[in-house]
Amino acid sequence: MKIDKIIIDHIKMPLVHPFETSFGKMSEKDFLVIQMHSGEYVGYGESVALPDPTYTEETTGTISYMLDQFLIPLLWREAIHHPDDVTEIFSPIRRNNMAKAAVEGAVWDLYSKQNGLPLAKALGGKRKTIDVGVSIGIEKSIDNLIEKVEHFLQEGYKKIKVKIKPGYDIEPLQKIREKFGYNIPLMADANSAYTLQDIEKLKKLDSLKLLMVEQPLGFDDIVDHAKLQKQMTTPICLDESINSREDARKAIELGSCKIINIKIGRVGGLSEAKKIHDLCAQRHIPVWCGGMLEGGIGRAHNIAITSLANFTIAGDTSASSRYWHEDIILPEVVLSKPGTIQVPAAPGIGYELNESIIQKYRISRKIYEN
Ligand code: OSB
Ligand code: MG
Repeated sequence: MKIDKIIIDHIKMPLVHPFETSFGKMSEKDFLVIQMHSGEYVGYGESVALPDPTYTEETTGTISYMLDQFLIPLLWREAIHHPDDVTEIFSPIRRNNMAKAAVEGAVWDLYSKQNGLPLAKALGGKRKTIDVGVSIGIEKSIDNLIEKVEHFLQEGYKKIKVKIKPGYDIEPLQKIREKFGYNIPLMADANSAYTLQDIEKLKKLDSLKLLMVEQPLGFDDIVDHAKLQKQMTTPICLDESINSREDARKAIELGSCKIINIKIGRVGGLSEAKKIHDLCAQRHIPVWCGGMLEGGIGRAHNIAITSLANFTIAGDTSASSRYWHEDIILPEVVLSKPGTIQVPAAPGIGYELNESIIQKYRISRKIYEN
């Protein structure tokens, strides 16, 4: 693959509703849209970091810097025959996984288009449709939360994830159970808001029969999570702690989790995401695809990876309208049936860029030529 040109647009879009987690509140998202040109083909990538280094250490700004100073120059220097080569080419650079993934995702899209394959198929995915869930932020009141849960259940979402933090945990979840019963697929995400000192509180979650509790303890911890898992029946799912296949292997061997949330950006790209998927399949650990409030390109990559066989739990990839007034792709991501998204059958990500939306929300553009 000979890459001729890379165009990077920095865009900023308002969210339909503010999104609050234990680490902060967002009402807009800025991110990079990558267009990678090779002859007549264009591959698309998107940076998924948040504007602030609160979920991981990366931000849109650090990604822009890493691409400009290190990753794009490395890409020009080395030959790429397959997208997996990109992981290898970037391996001298420590971490900066979301920066790497933004470029690698564009290479995967380009490669799929050049070979006339849907990205899902190029990755080895077999599903034609995927089941999806929704992530609900910390709400102003429990009544607001209940209203949102009701709305998303009506849309057919197959997993309801509720953000929790100390002081907003057992009670909101209990109220959801009282109102909607124990049959709705409910889980909680703490985004590292607790420590082992909260163990008695965390053990109380067991009575709520949650599908899982996501990342209750330290963002980089696997030891304390293993201690906690031994004392809880609710499965622990790791998000922040898993940044590579090696992290996943160690967490599984220690017993730190029973489920893994795979985010393409957090693990450095689709190739690594696939490796984690394969490892988890061998070890009987179910996986699901997490979200980063992505624009349409990131959403499309999530849909493609979720088509792999061991993505057996509904992920966080909701429809475009969940976060955006208008998305950057055409068509937008929609639910084809309640709680279900169709995996595109066209080559590559299977969505086109909506140039007018990119222009409308663009802050700046950079062009790199090989
Ligand atoms: O922890 O999964 C998380 C959003 C931003 C950063 C971290 C997380 C999230 C979400 C939202 O939960 C998932 C989504 O709907 O995109
Ligand atoms: Mg999470």
